[in-house]
Amino acid sequence: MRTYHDYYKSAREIYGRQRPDIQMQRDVYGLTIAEVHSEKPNAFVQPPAEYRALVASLAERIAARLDANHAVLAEPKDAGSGFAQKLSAIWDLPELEALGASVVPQLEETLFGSFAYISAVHIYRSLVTAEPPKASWLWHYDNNPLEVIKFLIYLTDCDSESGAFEYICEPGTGKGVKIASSRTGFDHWTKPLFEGSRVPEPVIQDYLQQGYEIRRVVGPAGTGILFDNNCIHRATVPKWRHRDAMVLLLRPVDRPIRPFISRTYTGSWIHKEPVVDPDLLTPVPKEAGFAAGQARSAVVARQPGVHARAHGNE
Ligand SMILES: O=C(O)CCC(=O)C(=O)O
Ligand SMILES: [Fe+2]
Repeated sequence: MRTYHDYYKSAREIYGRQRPDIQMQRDVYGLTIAEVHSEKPNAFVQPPAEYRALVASLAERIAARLDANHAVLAEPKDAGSGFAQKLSAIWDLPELEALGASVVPQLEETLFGSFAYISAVHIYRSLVTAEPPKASWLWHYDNNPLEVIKFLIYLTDCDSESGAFEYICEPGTGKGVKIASSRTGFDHWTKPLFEGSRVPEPVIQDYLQQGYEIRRVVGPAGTGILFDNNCIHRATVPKWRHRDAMVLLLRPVDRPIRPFISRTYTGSWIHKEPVVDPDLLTPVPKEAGFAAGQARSAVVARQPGVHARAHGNE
């Protein structure tokens, strides 16, 4: 079995041979957090002309399902949490393929220097709730292999009181703060540095005292956050309006993966993330209870809501 690092090295060589036109200076290791705003150019993704329309259409389709509590994942283990509604099916959304087609080839060129694979898509609504924050609503990092990148896209307009993504950033540079991953491949796959890969409050306070800042990402639907998920981050609890969002989990791959989304190789909530073996391009169900057939199109009441836990922590 190969480590993620070795796998990536070889994936870059393969891509470099196929795309000699690209002078690839960058790699994923240099990325912390890049915000993607339509009005401001960034180094990685230029939203294409049809981007706004695609996001609007996708957002509408998803909102209709979430409003009706249709195809929302019920995770009985954690009934009682009112934090999020998770959409169970991500494979029947035509706009998702189009979005992948507009974003992934750009990231292959500008970030990975290799082909990239959307290994999972997570779609969810952060609900307005008075419950104390938990799971991804607490400071955490995802403890994923270093080559795993997330692209989060807001599907609803998001101001500072409606569930904005937050991260800790370095004064001056605005760079995110990475925590060392304990899962980088078969030879290094252990428990995280901090339990549950949650970052304890005293550690956050320490950063703030040193001059680090908390930054909230706000913007209209379509605003994106491209981030190394080992940077300290969290979702915030919406105070007055829910927030719908979609997260593409991306990693290097040694061949072009087209179409970008498929039932065969794109995972979602019910699948394990990450997997130890980078050569494995098949989603692995999280636990026996969620094996084939258990990805229900359950109709669950808003209260109790659905389970929410820090993504990628299990
Ligand atoms: O929903 C958010 O703003 C944060 C999500 C998150 O923690 C993640 O995708 O790793
Ligand atoms: Fe996270």
